[in-house]
Amino acid sequence: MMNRRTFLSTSAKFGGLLLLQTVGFGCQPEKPGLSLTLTPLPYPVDALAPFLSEDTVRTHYEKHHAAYLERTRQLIGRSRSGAKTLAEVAAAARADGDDALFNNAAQALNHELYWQSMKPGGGGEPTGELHKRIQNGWGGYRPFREALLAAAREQFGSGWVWLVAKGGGLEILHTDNAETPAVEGAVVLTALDVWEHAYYLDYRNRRMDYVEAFLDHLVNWDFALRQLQSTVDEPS
Ligand code: MN3
Repeated sequence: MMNRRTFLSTSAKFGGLLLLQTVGFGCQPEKPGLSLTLTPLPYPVDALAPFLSEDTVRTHYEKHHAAYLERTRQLIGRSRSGAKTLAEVAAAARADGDDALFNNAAQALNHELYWQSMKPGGGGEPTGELHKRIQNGWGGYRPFREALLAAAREQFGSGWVWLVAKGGGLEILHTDNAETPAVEGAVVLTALDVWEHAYYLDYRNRRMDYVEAFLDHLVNWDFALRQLQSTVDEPS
């Protein structure tokens, strides 16, 4: 580990080049470590067709998702938190009672999770630890799928359906608007956007057709397994 003294003596060897760094040393940017750039989609914009059209994905990503992030960027200046992630920004905004910043930061985070929760050629029954936990929790994939469909059906108005890791098991949740278990520290395995903008161009009012297509053809269980593995790998 390099302290200030060794840093300065190292700098001296490199003369003027590192002078700039020496001047900047100890100065903190306004929001250190916080990146508010739009994460690239993990697949081409037309890769989820025909289950989600290029038009739907492009509009959702380039307009809705990008706007949440841009609004977060605009609002973050008024937050005094040292938040380094979108989850921390949203949690701090909630603690401050800043609903606008919470909503936009949480939605930016939710959409990052949503894009990762799908892949071309996804869907169907998961394997490995996920399969085991589904067996333990629901007795099989069919009742598990029914429980996810029920959560989507129960969600009145805009919101999200979630699969999260809980204890040694799994939990299905649904939340309103921007509300998200990711801000409460839950490990999200799957995020399913059930706002109308997620499906209306392709499915009109048929939300459940979209949800079934998500589960049967799009959901990325590899991502869910990786997320689950991150909870197992954590030292206890
Ligand atoms: Mn959305």
